[in-house]
Amino acid sequence: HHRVAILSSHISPVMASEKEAALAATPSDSPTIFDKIISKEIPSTVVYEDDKVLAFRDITPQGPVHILLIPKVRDGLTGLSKAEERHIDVLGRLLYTAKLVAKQEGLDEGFRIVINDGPQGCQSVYHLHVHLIGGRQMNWPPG
Ligand code: TR5
Repeated sequence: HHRVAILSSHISPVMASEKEAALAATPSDSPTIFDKIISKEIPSTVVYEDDKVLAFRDITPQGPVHILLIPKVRDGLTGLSKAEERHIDVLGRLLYTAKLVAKQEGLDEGFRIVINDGPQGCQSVYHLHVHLIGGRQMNWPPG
């Protein structure tokens, strides 16, 4: 998340990490905003859809291209740390679809895949999602 870099110029690292923690959400099994995006109750810009996976543009893009790929059925997969053997197929499908969408978006020079998990990973929505970010030079290490 970019806010650390912005904030760290004028506040202490401790304050920045508290701010980051505040951006994350408490882990939960409750329905999320993504259910309403899947049902189209809340509009999103869908870039790919099949029976298992939905891919749509992130509302707060961290690059010229920022797409979220999610399983249409959460089935307990609030985050990667909750993955079970029954999720192996959909996990593979999410990554393979990310590759297809990267190609569709013209990200021929490369891209970044991110899965945030839990409070320390700065996860804010508890429905597993893969971030596909591209269209600019990425940096390492990430924030
Ligand atoms: O922080 P994590 O990894 O959990 O990622 C959650 C992502 O969901 C963030 O990058 C948010 O910008 C994104 N997000 C949150 C909402 C939203 C969205 N992307 C598209 N459309 C959205 N709607 C309509 N509502 C959100 N609350």
